[in-house]
Amino acid sequence: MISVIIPTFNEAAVIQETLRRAAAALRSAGEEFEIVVVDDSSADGTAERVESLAAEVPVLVLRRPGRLGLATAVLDGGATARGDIWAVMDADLQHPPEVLAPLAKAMREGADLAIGSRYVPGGGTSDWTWVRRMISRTATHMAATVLPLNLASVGDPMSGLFMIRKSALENAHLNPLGYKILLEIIAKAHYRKLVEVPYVFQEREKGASKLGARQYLEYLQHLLRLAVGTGQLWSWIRYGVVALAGAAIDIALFVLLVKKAVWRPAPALLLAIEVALLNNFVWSETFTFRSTRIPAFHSAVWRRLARYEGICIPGAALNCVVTASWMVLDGGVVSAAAAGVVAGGALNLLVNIPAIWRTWAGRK
Ligand SMILES: Nc1nc2c(ncn2[C@@H]2O[C@H](COP(=O)(O)OP(=O)(O)O)[C@@H](O)[C@H]2O)c(=O)[nH]1
Ligand SMILES: [Mg+2]
Repeated sequence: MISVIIPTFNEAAVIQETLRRAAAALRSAGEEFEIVVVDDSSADGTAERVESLAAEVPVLVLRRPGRLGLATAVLDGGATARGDIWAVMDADLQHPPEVLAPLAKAMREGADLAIGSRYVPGGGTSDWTWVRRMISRTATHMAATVLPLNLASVGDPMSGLFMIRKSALENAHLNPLGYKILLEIIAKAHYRKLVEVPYVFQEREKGASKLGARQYLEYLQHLLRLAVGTGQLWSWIRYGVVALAGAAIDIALFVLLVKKAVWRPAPALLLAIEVALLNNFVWSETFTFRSTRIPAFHSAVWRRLARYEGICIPGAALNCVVTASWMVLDGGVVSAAAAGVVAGGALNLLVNIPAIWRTWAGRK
């Protein structure tokens, strides 16, 4: 049975339509289901509206005292739920309830975790302005940068619409903070098959968003807590140490070749960058990602190397441009090399981490 868990905080304007449409979607998909609304003492009568629909839809309300947060609402709802599958969705119709049907289908076809995804082909965000798109993408990328071992190959880890097999949550010790329960589940649950089902996130037509400054702050805290809790902080520290060593090698070799061996700067820089990349690659293979390598890559080292070098081309190119410009403008060989390394490193750090880590580590 599917237990649909819907957290609410002042959603009286929409909750009945949400419940009707969710029930209709699951009925026509032939699924057995119940709905658990977890209401945090809404002052607008949300809970009463839910209860007045109980004759029409199999639904019950769990009332919590005061606003205790979305993620914990899902866990409390789950503790009450009787189904072997939890479905989680928002009350405000931004998640079209009809998507429950394809999510349920994915679960029937063997998924342990099915995510309603805005960022796979067929998914989207309706009429968002580019600013909103940017904020959402940046938050998603940030999560994948902090937690690449879990999130680098998930399109929409920030989704609030998903289904998870309850058995996958045994011994997962979920301890979420704030809004993003799915981050916690992806990082900690024991699932084998993850499927993303595309959907288009709708505009909110009634009620108001409950997302505020506090929730953004909690998000950052939650990311850090997960980085520590999943041990990825240690991978990150190993990765950082290796990257710093590579940077030192790049600068030292370039300066040595130009000053002592009197090479021309262009070939000296290319060689220095390549040696640094090889250094980073070897340490990544033998040290940083030794225990996390995905089996598919085990056989062919040269494939990983080719992939890694390919991903590093933009950073290397930026390094070259900055080093060359600096030498023309300023003339200092050491400072030019350092500026190039910093620029290339910053590009990798801000944009490329999930792609680089995917060379060694996919989904757990
Ligand atoms: N129980 C509970 N539900 C919440 C809380 N905060 C938000 N919600 C619900 O979580 C869902 C998503 O919230 P919403 O404000 O639409 O977030 P947004 O879509 O990111 O703007 C809605 O159904 C809200 O009513 C909370 O603290 N407790
Ligand atoms: Mg919403």
